[in-house]
Amino acid sequence: MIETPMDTATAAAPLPQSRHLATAVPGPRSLQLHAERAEQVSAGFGTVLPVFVDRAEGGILADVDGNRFIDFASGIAVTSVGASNPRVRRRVAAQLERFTHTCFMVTEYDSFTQVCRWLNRHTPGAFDKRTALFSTGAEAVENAVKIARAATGRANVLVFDEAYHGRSLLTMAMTAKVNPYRLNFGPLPAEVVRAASANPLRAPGGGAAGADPAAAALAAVEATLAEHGPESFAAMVVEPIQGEGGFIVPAPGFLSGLRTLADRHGIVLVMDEIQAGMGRTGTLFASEHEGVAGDITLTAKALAGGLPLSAVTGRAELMNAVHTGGLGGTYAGNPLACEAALAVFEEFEDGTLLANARAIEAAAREVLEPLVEQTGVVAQFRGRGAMLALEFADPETLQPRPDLAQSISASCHAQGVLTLTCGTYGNVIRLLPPLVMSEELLRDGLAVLRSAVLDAAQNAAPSDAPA
Ligand code: PLZ
Repeated sequence: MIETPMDTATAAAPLPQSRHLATAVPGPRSLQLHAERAEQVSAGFGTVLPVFVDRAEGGILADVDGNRFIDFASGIAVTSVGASNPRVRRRVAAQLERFTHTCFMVTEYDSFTQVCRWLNRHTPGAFDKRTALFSTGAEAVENAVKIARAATGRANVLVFDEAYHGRSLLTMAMTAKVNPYRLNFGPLPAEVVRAASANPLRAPGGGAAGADPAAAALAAVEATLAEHGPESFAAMVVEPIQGEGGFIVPAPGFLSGLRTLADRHGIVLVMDEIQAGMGRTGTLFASEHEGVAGDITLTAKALAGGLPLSAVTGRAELMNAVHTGGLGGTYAGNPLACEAALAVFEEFEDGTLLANARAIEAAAREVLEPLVEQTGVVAQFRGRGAMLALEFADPETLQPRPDLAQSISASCHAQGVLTLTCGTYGNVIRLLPPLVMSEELLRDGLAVLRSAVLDAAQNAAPSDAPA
């Protein structure tokens, strides 16, 4: 009998949920595949850890050399329900049997509507909403700007220091960090204006005890709006917790202050929940922690358990201000991705995953927060739920230590723990475990990270710091 892919998928034994090193990292097979890749793939793509994945499940990535890594990345906050979640697989497999694609602009299918219905109901804001589906996060951001422009008749877009919104031409301009995202790729649109953000550690007014970084940043935002004329702004786009910029939780009061400014000046507030949303922080949406609702909320990444899907959800009057035919895309709201999203929504129904996110925070805080006092190289442990980070810097001068973030991350990789870095200075190690990771696996990974930090701190005289 010829084995169909379905048969192999269902017959596969569960992947053991434990860390295991069969070879050095990367192993010989990965090294060989990586060499072949270099002959075929554009050099424009970087790689965090050059191992080739064979299977992934729960909290584990298994590579082609038989190594099993604890997954503290979730494919950058995507596989929150696990990389081969049974509900996602069942729904997608059933859809695969029916049809793969029609293009929603040509003929319709109901799963698209059902995904929109769930988002309209569950995104923050008690107002009548509509949703538009796309494929990538950058597309969602771009379409939010198009919608805000159509609704307001204005052009400018306000974004913030340390923001990340994507790699397409407009969203690259909205992203703060030049290298690697914007370098050599200009010119950039002049309608993107950047304002101060409220980084509790580093913004003006931050760090020092008793200062109010939210008030300082909001005053700077008002000055920026005044400079350009507040009536020139269609939208302000903000991440409720900044992701690529360093897992920065804005100082309390900053998001609600932006809400007030947006209302005062008739500017559409766009909440970019692409990385922080869909349960990652212990609530369905990160903006809920501050009790602030955007006029438009953006989701992607964890929305569809690994299939490409993104969404723009917002006030009905904004979403319907666009002329018919003005929004779309060949793959927008692909039926396989919509079924995957419906499976993800089912996974969130009983509240277990949100509770898991909060339990992940509690365990990580217990293991990692003492490092701030103990080591003298960790300036801050921060984040919410399962979106957590350590910033490496001199606690007094805040001189960033990207060298430590890199070497500690490399040590974790060599020991079978996949960590990612981020931050404007590249000096932050971030944790994004799948919300289904067992406590045992989580604690094993945290212990590896903790001892790597302690080792690095012992060997790191402050004089090693880059001048
Ligand atoms: N908005 C807040 O975090 C994507 C980028 C990885 P796309 N973040 C991961 C990389 O280096 O390309 C992101 C985000 C926020 C928008 C995006 C863009 O989402 O699906 O990558 O387009």
